[in-house]
Amino acid sequence: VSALAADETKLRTYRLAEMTDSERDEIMSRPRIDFTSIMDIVGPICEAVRTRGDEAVREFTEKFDGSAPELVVENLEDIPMPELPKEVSDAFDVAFDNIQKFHTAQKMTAPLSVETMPGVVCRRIAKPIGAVGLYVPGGTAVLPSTALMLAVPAGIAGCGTIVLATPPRKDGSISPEVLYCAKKAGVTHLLKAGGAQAVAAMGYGTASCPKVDKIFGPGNQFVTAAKMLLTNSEAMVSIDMPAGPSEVLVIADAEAPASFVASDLLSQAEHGKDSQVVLVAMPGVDIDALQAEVQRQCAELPRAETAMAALAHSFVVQVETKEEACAFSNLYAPEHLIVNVDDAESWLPHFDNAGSIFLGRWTPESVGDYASGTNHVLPTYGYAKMYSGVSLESFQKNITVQALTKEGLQLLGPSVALMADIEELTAHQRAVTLRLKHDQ
Ligand code: HSO
Ligand code: ZN
Repeated sequence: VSALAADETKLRTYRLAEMTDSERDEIMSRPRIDFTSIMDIVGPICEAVRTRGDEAVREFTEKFDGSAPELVVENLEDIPMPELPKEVSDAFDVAFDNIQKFHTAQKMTAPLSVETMPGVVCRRIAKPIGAVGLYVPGGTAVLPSTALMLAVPAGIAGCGTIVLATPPRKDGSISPEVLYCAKKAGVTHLLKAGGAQAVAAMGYGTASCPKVDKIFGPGNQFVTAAKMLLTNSEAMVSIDMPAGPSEVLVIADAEAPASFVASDLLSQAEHGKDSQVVLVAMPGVDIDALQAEVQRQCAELPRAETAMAALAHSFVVQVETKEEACAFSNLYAPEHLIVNVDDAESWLPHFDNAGSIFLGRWTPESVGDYASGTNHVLPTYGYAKMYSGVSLESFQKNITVQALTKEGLQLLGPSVALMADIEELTAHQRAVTLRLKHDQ
């Protein structure tokens, strides 16, 4: 794209103090996604894969991706480590190491153990989810970084079967960077398919694809719909979190360089036409200068078309105080929150809802997207109010354990027996009282 006209990238601007609550809620609401028509497409695809397995996966891959590989699933062991230019593998190695460090540190050092009463010990122990499926998008942008974000914690958790699904490229091959990351992180199976058919293959299992217990990862609307459909079906599979378009909220003060702010907004906008970017501007921010910088930088992007479409439903909101800025951000609950202000650390305690926070002027979202060590699979669409991003824990479940001594049961038993009596569950009561009477 050569030069862009100002109105092609211009962000709508509001003043928070002049808005009613309902006007504010209106600008904050994400675009509604209507899944009914998508489900009409995805439902039959999932059903075909459930009943016809690999053959159906191959047919859909041919139809949607152009060509279908002979083997739908390959063991990662059988694939040689791809040769990447040294600076490329070095960069992925840096990311791998940092992600590995941060996610390894999430292991609870000592398993939880509490003696709630004398002789009554309760424990909680984490175990890996046996089989997991990781979806790595292909399509308009191949994202090897997502392979790292999912496969590294799966490997640390110790999941025995790790299936990575990604659509083959036009020539049927798989991105060598994705393969490099998958092999390094210990992925066991490569499913060369994308879309709903890949999700269904992992959720139901096929002759060549192991059935998984939980499916992770971002994807287009078909992938999202298939994850929703399967998790509510008899497939016995769970998913990482609900998904929506990617988003960033940047809080900038008067000293924040316009070039930094514009590049951060655009880095989210270039992800997809449905991305949303929000700037919360503190007093003194030169909005006109910022708009000019967005316009200038956007024109230089190979993905300018995509970014422009995202900018069209994005906005700036001008606030008067730090409290207003934080309150707005908490209501919006952004997937990514960039805090480009003086003394950013002092703002941190005020944020209650965000997927991941990028604190200070030297912390662009890009670092977390690739290599700081945090995970980039994060709750979007306002779900940061109640969901966390992917972490080590996402690949584990916890088993609780209780063990009582005879003395422990003597102490606790009477309360339990009485409560069982109130609930009129006599067998429950007896399981306690007959032990208390037992002489051994
Ligand atoms: N910002 C994206 C992650 C990503 N960025 C991958 C670049 N590559 C969603 O959090
Ligand atoms: Zn990104």
